[in-house]
Amino acid sequence: DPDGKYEQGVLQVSKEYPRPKDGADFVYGTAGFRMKADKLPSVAMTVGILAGLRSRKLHGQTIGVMITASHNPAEDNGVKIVDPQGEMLEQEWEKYATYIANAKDQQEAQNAYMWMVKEVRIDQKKPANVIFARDTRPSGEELVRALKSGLDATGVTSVDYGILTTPQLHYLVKATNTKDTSHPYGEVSEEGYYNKMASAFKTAIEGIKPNGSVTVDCANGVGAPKLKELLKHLPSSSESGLDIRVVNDNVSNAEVLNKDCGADFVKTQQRAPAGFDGKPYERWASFDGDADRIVYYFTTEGSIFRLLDGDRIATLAANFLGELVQKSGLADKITIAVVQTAYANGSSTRYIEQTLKLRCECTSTGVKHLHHVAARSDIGVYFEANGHGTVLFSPQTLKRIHNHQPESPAQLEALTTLRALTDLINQTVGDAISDFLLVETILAHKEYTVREWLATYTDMPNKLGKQRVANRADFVTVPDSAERRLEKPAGLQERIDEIVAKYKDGRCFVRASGTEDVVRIYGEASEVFDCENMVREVGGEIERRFGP
Ligand code: G16
Repeated sequence: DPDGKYEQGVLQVSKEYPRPKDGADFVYGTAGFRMKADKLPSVAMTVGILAGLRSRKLHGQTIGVMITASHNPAEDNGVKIVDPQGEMLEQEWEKYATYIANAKDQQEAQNAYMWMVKEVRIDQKKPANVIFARDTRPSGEELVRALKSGLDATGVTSVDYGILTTPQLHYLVKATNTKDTSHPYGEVSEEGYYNKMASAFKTAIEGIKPNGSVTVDCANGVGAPKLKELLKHLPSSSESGLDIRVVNDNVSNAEVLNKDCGADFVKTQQRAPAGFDGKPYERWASFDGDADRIVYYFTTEGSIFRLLDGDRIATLAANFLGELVQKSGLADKITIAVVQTAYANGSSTRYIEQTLKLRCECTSTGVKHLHHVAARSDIGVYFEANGHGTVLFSPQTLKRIHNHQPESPAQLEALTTLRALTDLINQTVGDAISDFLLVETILAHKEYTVREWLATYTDMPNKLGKQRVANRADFVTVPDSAERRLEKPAGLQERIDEIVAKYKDGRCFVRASGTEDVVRIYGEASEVFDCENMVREVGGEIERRFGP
């Protein structure tokens, strides 16, 4: 920036988008910045500046910015940064994002910018490229303007992709950066995304018959129009045998977004969404507000609700991939591991280790943690219990799968499906649309209805509660405990241990949410009644001592 043009730009644009005076500090958390939308314009503007710096640092590779608050209510919004291979922003940079977002006035913003240029050693003559998109929240429009002004002020070339699901933006970032390489990820367009998904799905189900019908609740969010768009690229129900119905698709009325529906509602309330009209054993799925999570469920006779959550998808996928690897003749060359968080049901972990005999690791909440660990395996299946997850194939594994010479027609058949899955699975991030097609493929191959799927193991009764507190930052987990134990407030963990010890096979942990102003309380025990009591007791203790 020889003429100090960008520094001047930062000064100007920070005047235009001043940081709210009353605001608490902004923190780049589990899923970027997230809060009430009206507090966010200055943050979105600084994210534009930061994304440009990140791109310059990486020699002009394209960086993504997504404007969404995913599962949160319609009045919230958020903004997060996507790194060049479609992964979450490198952790080291989260603190820079936080730093620049908290500049108190235009002078501080300019100083923060200049400090960063020096600190991270950025050559301002390098090109900068950013692509961005938003979900269906009305506040997204204004936040896009704010973001764009941060980009423009610092000479960043940008492309606005309009309204997309979060995983579609991740796809586009990776597709853009791999376009001219030996391994392009896919065509650089929304259309390219559907083409890749649809053609992989067709190959994956070739010669087999999917099972009946499935209904998808799209949380009245962006997943609805995008899933409908995808359907246009899939074989019709009469051709494929799979009838896909889309419900909760009202994106014109912002108030209904995630309201009594969607993956987060279904998972945390353990009940069917608004508009549910499923007959016993009919297969249903729910996306969340930006379509990066999916859970399945059904009811039995007598309307008993049965959930098939992220743990179920992880075990189903790990099991099926294991079978394909074996049938392809690759068993001695490729190993599979599963990555979960502390929210994973204890039964799922036991099933993975004892029945599937696979390695299972536990990390902190947040896709960035799981993704990182999963990337160390040949095939890493990672899912949060809330339905956020995907499967990663290491570059070497992809090469093996691609180059393997099958020795029989049966091996060829398995290998063809396995190859199709490497394209069907969005390997950049958890993707409800891609995961949906993956599950449908597996159920069809295994000739599973929801009954057989559920029967693979029995969940421990569990409950996910939340409690408002005066200051959730007071709740700090023990490092390396994957959030299973609290270090602060002093003495609370001991009290939780006392409560848990009263219940058979009880397990309970407490952690501060990174996306809502609450602490979360997860518990499981042998008996439903015990589990409810235990979580209630822990919640009561927290409310009494640390309540607002
Ligand atoms: C985000 C994160 C997920 C996380 C969830 C809840 O999901 O991407 O990894 O599990 O928030 O996080 P917390 O318990 O910290 O509030 P989403 O779908 O809202 O982006």
